[in-house]
Amino acid sequence: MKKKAFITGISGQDGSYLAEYLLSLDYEVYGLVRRHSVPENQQSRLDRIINKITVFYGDLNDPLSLHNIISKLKPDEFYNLAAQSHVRISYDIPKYTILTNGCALIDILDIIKNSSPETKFYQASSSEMFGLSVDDDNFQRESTAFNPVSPYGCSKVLAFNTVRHYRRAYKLHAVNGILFNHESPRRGSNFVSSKIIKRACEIKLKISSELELGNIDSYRDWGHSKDYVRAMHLIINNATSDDFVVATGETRSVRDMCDVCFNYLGLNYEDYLKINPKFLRPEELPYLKGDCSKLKKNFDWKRDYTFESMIEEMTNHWMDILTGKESYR
Ligand code: G4F
Repeated sequence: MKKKAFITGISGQDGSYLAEYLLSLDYEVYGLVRRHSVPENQQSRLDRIINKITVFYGDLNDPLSLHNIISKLKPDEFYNLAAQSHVRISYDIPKYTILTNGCALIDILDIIKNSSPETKFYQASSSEMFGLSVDDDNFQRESTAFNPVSPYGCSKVLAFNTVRHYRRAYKLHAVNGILFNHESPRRGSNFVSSKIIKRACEIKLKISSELELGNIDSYRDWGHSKDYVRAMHLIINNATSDDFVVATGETRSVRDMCDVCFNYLGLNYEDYLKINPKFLRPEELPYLKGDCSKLKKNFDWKRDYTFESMIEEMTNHWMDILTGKESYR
């Protein structure tokens, strides 16, 4: 019999890649989508697979909708990828962020405990939880203390600890993947990677003349979403419930990202960049570099993309979109 996987956030960057990956492994794939006034916007990342998956309307803040689905479906694997995922916006809507990303976990795990306790549960935890904490060797890893700097980071710490509590108290198979930043052509254009790359392409095509950013001297460990969804599947299927960092082990600044992208297009970012304080955050997370040796020790996982090849793929994608060529990656 085919395994059943249920994905909240299936219409997002990670959810859509994970759905494709699980279909390739012969899973039955189900997902949760929120009602949106323009459904085309919401499901565009699922266009290619929409006839092979089943989507339900629901919301993490509406436990009744989740209870109705989970008690009937009883999935083998539940991936909780839905979230208010934008860190800067979390300062504007802190309570909503904490309710959706943090408090909702209590309802979800309780529904699984009471109506489908054999379901394996994966939580999309985040390197944003580390905040200002860095180990002496300049890495963050599973043992690094959490010291979040945003409502988003606080919400993810709440969810992370709730998962650990439910697995100890009620013996659920519940795991955390602590993912560092990950991008792709499907990344929303208000995250810095897509924002830089889309604008660089517009400048190349003479549609725009400048790029406005906030803090360009913050460092992130940037991987590719497609590589990271393979890790999610390994982590949830580990024999024991455990938590794993997923990262590249390399760190680059926002400035480096501008440099690589503009160079690829034969441009110099310094000719177009303006700093706009509007994009600064009340408290910034200055530095992330993940150590994923535990993941590599336990599983045969390695990434296919480098920082450069990911930026090239994203740049080619945005060039295709802006010049009217079909592009679906
Ligand atoms: O692309 P970002 O908005 O991603 P951020 O805040 O690191 O969060 C992402 O990674 C987390 C994992 O650590 C995820 F949990 C989270 O859901 C999300 O996927 O910003 C990256 C960096 C920041 O330092 C930000 O201050 O870019 C800097 N930045 C500079 N100018 C900007 C801008 N970020 C955005 N979004 N827009 C700017 O204009």
